[in-house]
Amino acid sequence: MKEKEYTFFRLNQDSGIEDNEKVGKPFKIEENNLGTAKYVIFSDLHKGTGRKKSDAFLQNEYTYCYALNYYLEKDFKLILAGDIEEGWGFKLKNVIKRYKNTVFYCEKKFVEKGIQREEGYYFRIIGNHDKGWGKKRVRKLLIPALGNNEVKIYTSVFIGDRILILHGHQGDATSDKLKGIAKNVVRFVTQTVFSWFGRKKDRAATSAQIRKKRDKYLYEWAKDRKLLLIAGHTHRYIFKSSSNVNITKDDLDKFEQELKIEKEKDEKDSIKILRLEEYIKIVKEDISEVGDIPCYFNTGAGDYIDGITGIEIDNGEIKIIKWNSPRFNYKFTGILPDALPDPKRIEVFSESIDEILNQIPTI
Ligand SMILES: [Mn+2]
Repeated sequence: MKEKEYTFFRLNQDSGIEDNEKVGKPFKIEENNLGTAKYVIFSDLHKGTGRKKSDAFLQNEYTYCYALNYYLEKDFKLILAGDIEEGWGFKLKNVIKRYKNTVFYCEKKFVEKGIQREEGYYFRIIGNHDKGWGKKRVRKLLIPALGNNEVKIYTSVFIGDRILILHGHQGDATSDKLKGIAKNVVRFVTQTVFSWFGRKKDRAATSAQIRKKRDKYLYEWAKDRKLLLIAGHTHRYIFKSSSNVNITKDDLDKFEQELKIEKEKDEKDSIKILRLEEYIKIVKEDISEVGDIPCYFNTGAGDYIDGITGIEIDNGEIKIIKWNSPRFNYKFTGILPDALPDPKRIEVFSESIDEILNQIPTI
């Protein structure tokens, strides 16, 4: 089977179209009113064991806890869309041990709120790096860390009929099939080699080519299925099937216009031309116009050096948000210090979900 077909097959499996006992099940949240619903979706936190050089999440620990408290207070439901723990690099047992009193303590509050309100406030979706969360380990490690409350891991989560959330590794050649031996190699490399040379990165996160291919497949599948799809895995946020990393397409048009004008001048500024050309090239590589239909969104990641990105569904709007981590030296003591600078929440993009859904054809 070719990669694209295999990706579609795996996406169908994990969203429940094709039956597969082994990979678990999707979950559907009955959501009757998107106009008042509140969800926050994070993915790719890659929590490690707290070593500065090999744990890519560590510098965002405080920011993540701060954000979780913000969302809990504002009555958001939390959806964790895969690669939440870095299970290839570390033993899940040790990740839990390191973050039990901080991150898991904050996540636990969503589980407890769900029990109180008798509706789900905490949803977990499997990724490739936290695939180790089989039923046994969930029971032995995750459930105790979340206050001994029942927690399930899903292959995907539907919000109503038209919004689907999954991790996005489905069908990715190496990420989706990594077996025992390869996992041990990754673990060795993460804990030794990367501790010497710096942090490791996900394959899908480092190669622009793989990232673009993944984005394209996920987009095409969502379009086929007539869904609004929210995924993670590629570590770069996408809004309405396009990624404008730092500047918008309008900005890019402006630069291209400027370049054109400069080139037509009698006395050309050759340095300016070179700079503009170089700048446009870099920006273009980073801008990914995946397609015309606004059916594909990506959360980004939680292991950036300066913060975390995610997606909010809030009172009829869908938003890309970034939580900027303040710079400080945070040394683990087991409890969160209360006198730290506040992380900042920035709205990168925001638009009406109804308007977006109207642009996704249903026939
Ligand atoms: Mn992944």
